[in-house]
Amino acid sequence: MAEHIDHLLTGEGRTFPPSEAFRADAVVDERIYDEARADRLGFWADRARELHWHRDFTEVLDWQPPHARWFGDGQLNVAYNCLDRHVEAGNGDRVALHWEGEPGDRRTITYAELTDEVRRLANVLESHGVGAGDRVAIYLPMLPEAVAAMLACARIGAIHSVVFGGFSASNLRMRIDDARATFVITADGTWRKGKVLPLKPVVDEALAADGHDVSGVLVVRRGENEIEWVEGRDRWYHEAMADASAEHEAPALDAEHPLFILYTSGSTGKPKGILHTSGGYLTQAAFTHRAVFDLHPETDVYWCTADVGWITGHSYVVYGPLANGATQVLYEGTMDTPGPGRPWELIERYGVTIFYTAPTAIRTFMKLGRQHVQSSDLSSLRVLGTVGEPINPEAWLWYREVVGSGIAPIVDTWWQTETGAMMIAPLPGVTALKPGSAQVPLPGIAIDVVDDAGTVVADGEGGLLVVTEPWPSMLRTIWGDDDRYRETYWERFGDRYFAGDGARRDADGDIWLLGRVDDVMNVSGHRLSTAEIESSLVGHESTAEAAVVGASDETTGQAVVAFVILKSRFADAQSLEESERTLRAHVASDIGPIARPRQVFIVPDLPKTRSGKIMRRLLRDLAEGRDLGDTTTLADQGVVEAIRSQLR
Ligand code: 6R9
Repeated sequence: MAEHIDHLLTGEGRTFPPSEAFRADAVVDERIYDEARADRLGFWADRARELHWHRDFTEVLDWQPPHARWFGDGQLNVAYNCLDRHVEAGNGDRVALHWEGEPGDRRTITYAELTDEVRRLANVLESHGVGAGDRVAIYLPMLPEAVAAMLACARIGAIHSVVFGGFSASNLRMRIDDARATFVITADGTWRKGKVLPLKPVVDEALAADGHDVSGVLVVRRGENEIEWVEGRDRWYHEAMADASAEHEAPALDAEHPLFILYTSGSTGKPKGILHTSGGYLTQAAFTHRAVFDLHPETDVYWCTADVGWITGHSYVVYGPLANGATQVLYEGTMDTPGPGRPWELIERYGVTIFYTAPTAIRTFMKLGRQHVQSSDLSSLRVLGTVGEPINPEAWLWYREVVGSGIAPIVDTWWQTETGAMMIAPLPGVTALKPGSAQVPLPGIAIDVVDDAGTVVADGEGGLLVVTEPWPSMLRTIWGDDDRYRETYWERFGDRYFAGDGARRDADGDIWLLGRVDDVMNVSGHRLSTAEIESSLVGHESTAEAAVVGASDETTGQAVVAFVILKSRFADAQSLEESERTLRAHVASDIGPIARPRQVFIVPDLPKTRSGKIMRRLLRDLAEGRDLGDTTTLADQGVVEAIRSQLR
């Protein structure tokens, strides 16, 4: 019994092979691994040719470490592949999006309708002087218009930079400036937790100070909240679209034409603009979406809960599913509005067969209780996926049992903004699943676990995850900072990509992800940088010094915990609670609510090594209430006691 529980908790020792029925109907079988192993580049070339190319390629990979070109002499149009192609194949009447707003309003949009919308929007953008290579910032919630905006950019070769709607004006401005965006697409507001969250005012605030290049702002009407209007700059989306022609021919663009920039947190304070290009990105997004979710586009209804502001929303709401002609659910609001049954009602209403979400959400559903899940009919579900952070085996087993009726396979998918698409994941018709492990590199992907010196470690030992061969959807550089690209990912292990994650392989060779090894936190599956939050805290007038750590949290995986030394005049004038409240709110408005610290501890001093480095491990131990272990490198042993007394 004890052994059984132990296995349940660690997930090791118990596997879930695919059922015979699932295997018989699966879109790929085990031969796909052999195919990729026999000829890796040929395998990817075949996947690429499942797309439509305006001009076929003759070159598969040109690898000049650390720069890769995939299908370099080919030409395609990403939006054509996601839209027109399906209409021309006779699938124009297939539903592309079952959209539902938070208040319960609904829209059904077919492939023909979405194609029409994107053609018009492409004309609108061009009429505003937006062309190939220009950068467009998209600050939109989960509306069909967000999908259309991304695809309209892709269609004309403009590079989109989607900024998550929860980010603050200063964060939006930083992204607009870094990319030198010339155009912004936003909405007046969006429904969130039963209220309208204004968005356009955030754009106005971001653009208030001069020094940017934005000449036009297109505004989708959604919240109907009151907004200000800048004549000559702002234009309503619906008005522009009513005047636009629905004729637009998708131009042939180079395979390496930039598709989008997406900012992500790194280990310094400044977010990195990850650049993805067209042909390789779409190839891997489409292939992995089809193979890992066992997608049957004629019959499946797919729902990925990620916001388009994150990479998961790019690859697995927009590009992968639409390239595959999938029918999907798009939902505007939060999962607990108006009540905790919302996601399950959506699954029942639309007959969702494939559901993709984050471990954090699963743990929240678990805490709310299975009764909310079981009051809806979820028998349509046949594949479940997770992404964003390691999933603990208890949550995995609950997900399968309660959501998946004890039969749906769960695919735990490891990948990053930088990898563009999934890299490690089981194939549901092939792999015997192991709760808690992402298990196997996908066909055509080469992964190792190495020690600090770059030597492959023995199975069972922890190490660092590296990708040993270039892959089609890999980032091409960091926008405007190729040196940082080299330093961050390639300096450490030569021409092997350093992912920043710890990992180990078990005795079967399955890969277990162990979390970040750098100063990046993972809160509810969102990447946050300790340095970025520290610099926000230090930017507040009351702060003298700040240190931030990610402390483990039952629901969100990690939580932001800050230790702050106040300037003495503030320390004397305010209560601790007041200071804590002010600083939490400051971070939320400076970066965005997702960065708001769970706790701010006002402390008299910070533990430092003799060389002056903040000992984060020690702060993490304190935040998690653990024994402190080795503190001998600490410069001042009294500091810890002083902090500890503050925590009580
Ligand atoms: C897609 C996405 C990437 C980081 C990554 C890792 C963590 C993502 C995971 C996982 C364990 C999984 N991560 N998927 N850890 N198991 N299945 O989340 O991209 O926001 O860039 O985050 O998330 O630490 O390095 P991104």
